[in-house]
Amino acid sequence: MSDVQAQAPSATDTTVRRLGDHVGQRVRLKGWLYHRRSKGKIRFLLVRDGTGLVQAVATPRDVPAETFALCDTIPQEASIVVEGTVRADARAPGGFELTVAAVEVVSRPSQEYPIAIAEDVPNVDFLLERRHLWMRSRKPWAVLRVRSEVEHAIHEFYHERGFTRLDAPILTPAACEGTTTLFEIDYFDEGKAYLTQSGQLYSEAGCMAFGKVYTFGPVFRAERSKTRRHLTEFWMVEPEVAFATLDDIMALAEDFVSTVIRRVLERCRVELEELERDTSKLEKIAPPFPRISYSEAVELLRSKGHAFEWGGDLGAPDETALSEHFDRPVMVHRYPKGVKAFYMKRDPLDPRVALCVDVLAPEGVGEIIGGSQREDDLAVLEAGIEEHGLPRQAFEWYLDLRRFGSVPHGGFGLGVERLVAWICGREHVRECIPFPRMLYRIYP
Ligand code: NSS
Repeated sequence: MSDVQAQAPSATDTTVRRLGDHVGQRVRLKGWLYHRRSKGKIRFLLVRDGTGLVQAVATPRDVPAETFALCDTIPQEASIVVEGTVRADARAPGGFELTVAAVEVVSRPSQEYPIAIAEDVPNVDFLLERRHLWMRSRKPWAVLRVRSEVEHAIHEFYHERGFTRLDAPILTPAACEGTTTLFEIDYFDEGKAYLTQSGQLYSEAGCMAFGKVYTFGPVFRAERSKTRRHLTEFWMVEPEVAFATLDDIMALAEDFVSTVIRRVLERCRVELEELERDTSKLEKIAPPFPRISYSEAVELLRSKGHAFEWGGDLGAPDETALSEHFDRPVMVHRYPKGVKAFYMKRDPLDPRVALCVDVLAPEGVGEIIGGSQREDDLAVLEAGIEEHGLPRQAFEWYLDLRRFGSVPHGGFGLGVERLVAWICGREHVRECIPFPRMLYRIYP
């Protein structure tokens, strides 16, 4: 402790991410011990500070004997303050090393840290049970850093294009995406309320007030399925645009996905390297994305040996097969009306299909976006609500949007975890949200 205080005036506080600004200078890093090893008369401390990892090297030449001895006793995940001189070293991960001058232990773990360094991948249940600690490990850390940058880029994208952010409610009186995945709660004297499945109905109200809006927030689906693509709580960004047609929505979707990916590639080099992601595949992502109709998709699937009947929804294996066929996201439009939500507009040129689009990401990722042009005719929408067995009364406000200045409009929803999983090359969405909620997981 005295060590650090005695030297304090000469060192600059910085972070691992900014070490490049301080080559040859004395700096102070505040963080945790990630790993430690020794070789002869050298002690290597791998220090993480939240912005990255750096190797700090201590030798008897550079530090007092007691500091050198201390280096041998610091346990994994002890919080520490390290002072030293920054050295550029092309072989070092990140390109820099620290020659240690002083070390202070802020807090020693009271027991052995439960997650071993090599345990980033195996036994996912063990790790998910300790998610609060696991997110300190290199790969989970990198994924969540990418997620943060994805969210930042999403907000930038819409603000740069004149969208107004509109926060949709989480407690809602009715279903948006079918009644089978509703989380129900008792709402005082008002009866049943539901956790929102999508902000869309509210973003539709918003686009009539502000022209272009987007919602961004958590949504909830009581999914009983255990798949690598489903969470019960996930984050969705939903743009909605007045006077927009299906073609406008598809153009927005490809611009959106490409821009976010480009920015993440620029800003998350270190993280994607940590994840050993082959970024050449992401660098190819640029408009235009191929567009095929559902009917063309069915033909393509049949040609690949899938026994697929026109009229059904695409299942996960179908999506995977389609997405593997293209090297950029493919936009599948005009699904059969029967498999889609009540609010989608029927195609005036083919009443069997809806003016909707799903965007399927490549590398077998599958659907990341679902969207549509909305039904803007009052009578048709009223019939749709009845057909889907939805409680008319809960939708009166929504029908008002068609009574007062109805216009063609549309939008889509992108699942943030699925986009992050694709960018990071992760198999499962559960690794792409800080604290995943799934059929069998609500802890921690
Ligand atoms: O059900 S969607 O396809 N569409 C909607 O909710 C529309 N109301 C969006 C809109 O037009 N404003 O969901 C959209 C996306 C979908 O493509 C996935 O990327 C993601 O939301 N999604 C999920 N992610 C994780 N877990 C689950 N369960 C999940 N369900 C959908």
